[in-house]
Amino acid sequence: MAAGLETFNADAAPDQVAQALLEHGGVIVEGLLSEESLRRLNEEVEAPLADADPGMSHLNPAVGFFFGKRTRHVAGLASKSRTFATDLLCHPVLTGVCDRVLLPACARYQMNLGHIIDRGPGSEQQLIHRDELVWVHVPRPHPELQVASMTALVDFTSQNGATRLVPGSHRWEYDRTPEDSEIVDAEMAAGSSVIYLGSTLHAGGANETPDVWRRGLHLSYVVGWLRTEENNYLATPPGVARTLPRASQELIGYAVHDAIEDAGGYLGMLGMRDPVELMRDGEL
Ligand SMILES: O=C(O)CCC(=O)C(=O)O
Ligand SMILES: [Fe+2]
Repeated sequence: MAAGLETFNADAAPDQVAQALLEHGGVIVEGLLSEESLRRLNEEVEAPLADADPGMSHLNPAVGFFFGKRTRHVAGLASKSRTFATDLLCHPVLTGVCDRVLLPACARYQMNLGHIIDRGPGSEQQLIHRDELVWVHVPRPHPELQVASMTALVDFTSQNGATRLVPGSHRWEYDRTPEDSEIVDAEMAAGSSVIYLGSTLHAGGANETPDVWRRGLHLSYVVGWLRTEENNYLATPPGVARTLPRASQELIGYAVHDAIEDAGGYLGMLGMRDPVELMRDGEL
């Protein structure tokens, strides 16, 4: 499976997963979600997915072109699926990897985006890209800004559009284009995840099946001082965040980014206080 990408189990030591990720730019973790979590997550997103229109108009034609017209999107997942907001968002392998890859460049990392990308039959391969280019204004070279994951909510195959990765490309010159032989399909069973860096070239593959939707869940984390792709406070407002465990609240962005120890300052205060503490004290 997926020659070229090192594969781990969900009980692997985060140190080893992070080391392989930093070396190759991507890794697969098999069985990241337990069968029960996978079942619940799929059940919780069924209704929002049924409402999603693959022909939706996007913010801008370039984004529309990037996703095509055969993909159903459900974002703002932390308020739509409790299993997402707890079991996946706070998964020890994902946070263990972020501790090692993102924490060196921030005081705390946060969720960037939780987004189901359900690629329908006939979807074309996405443009090969680096996710970190959404933060194009950060001068390069820069530390790793983002850790991304794509969790298979159904089996991912080359035929149905498994995510395609270019191992090693996180260290390439920005203008180098991969040969076909340098691209690896992240074929994996439902419940497994491919984890990759914001600097790694990748793309959603073409879905050449007549009738299989490739239901994948993009979950990414970013250094806590950077603007997130989704406006997570609006996607998961206090009324919903209050019902979640503190670890989820912190990752959604309710905790201040406290860089005082590094001779920096606070980001994300509310009335000079830490929103996650206000929530704990029943004041938010
Ligand atoms: O759908 C996929 O497999 C990848 C999606 C992706 O890379 C993106 O939306 O940035
Ligand atoms: Fe991407």
